[in-house]
Amino acid sequence: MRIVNATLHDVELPLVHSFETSSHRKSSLRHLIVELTDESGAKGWGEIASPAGPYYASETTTIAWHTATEYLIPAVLGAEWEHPDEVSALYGKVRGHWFAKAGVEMAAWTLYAAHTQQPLATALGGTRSTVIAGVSLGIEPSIDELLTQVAKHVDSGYPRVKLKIAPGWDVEPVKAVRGTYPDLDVHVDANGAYPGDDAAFETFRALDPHGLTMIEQPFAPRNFMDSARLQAELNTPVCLDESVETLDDLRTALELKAGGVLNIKVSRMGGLSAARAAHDLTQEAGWPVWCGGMHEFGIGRLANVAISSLPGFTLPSDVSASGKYYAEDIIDPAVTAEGGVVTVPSTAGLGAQVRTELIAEHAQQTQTFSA
Ligand code: OSB
Ligand code: MG
Repeated sequence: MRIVNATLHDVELPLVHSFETSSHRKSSLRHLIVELTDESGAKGWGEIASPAGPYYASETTTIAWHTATEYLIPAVLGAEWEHPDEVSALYGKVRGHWFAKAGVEMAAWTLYAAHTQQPLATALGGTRSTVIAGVSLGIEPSIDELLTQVAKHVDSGYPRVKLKIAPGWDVEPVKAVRGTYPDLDVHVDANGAYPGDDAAFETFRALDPHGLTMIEQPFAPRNFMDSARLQAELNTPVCLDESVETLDDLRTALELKAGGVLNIKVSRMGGLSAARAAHDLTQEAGWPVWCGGMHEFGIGRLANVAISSLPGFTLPSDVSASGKYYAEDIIDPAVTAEGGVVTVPSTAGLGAQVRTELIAEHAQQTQTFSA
């Protein structure tokens, strides 16, 4: 296959409910949409879901624009390839920049799926026709407002709720949610906000008896040592997110027993091929996995749904309905989650129409390249 045209769209969409994590609060998101066209006219779509600021990872939207326009798109434009597993090698000399790489590679995967007339999930080796969605809830101004958010999502059928925590907002919100929902699948995500000190260990010991499904990324990215120390002490599984950007990071985590669960994010790992390889490695090691999200617009969301259809994704994924975040999504139909169940599209390619008029309406800048 040969990509003859590429367009990068910088798109900002308002959030229906502002979202706060341990680092900051946001009310709209800017993601970069990658559009690739091959010689036959088939199209592929990808999404660079990097946050605007360098808080989750060092990449920002502006940096991703630079990386994609200067390095990644020029590397894939005009190159010959047979399968999307080969695409990352085209820009193999570029270090890091996983979000930008993921968006370009995702577009190559959806192009390949469209060109070969198969659903993206099938092309990836997916085996499920539906995936279970969980929701991720941000830090709220009060416990009451958090309980309102939990009630809203539990009532609409989501079987799992993840709560963002940070020092000062941890044991109390967990106790409140657990008190109201004794049997709910609840987990917490610290986004690396705790130092590996005695006070943090004390906090996690206090969380341990509350039956959480996991404690996600308690310590800074790649603090595998404290994570392993914590996992050895707790009954609750430790889940890694920010710590695992590469398969080498994953091998280190598995070897050190720095957790027991992996959050696989297509964006954080640089694309679908790497995400699938991480799935295979964790399967061998016996760690369950789930697919994490970055508040994706519909394109990245459908890629998450597709990867979640692989057999090792046995825990609910962050693939909630488009409507949790966006009043209008850039795909048609938007992703829905009836009773927390998302149907894996069975049509060829991405699995939905891309609403190019909505992209154009919300685009801050657009750049086109030809081979
Ligand atoms: O740590 O999982 C995270 C969003 C932005 C940055 C980091 C994270 C998240 C989420 C989003 O939790 C979950 C979703 O997309 O539904
Ligand atoms: Mg996380």
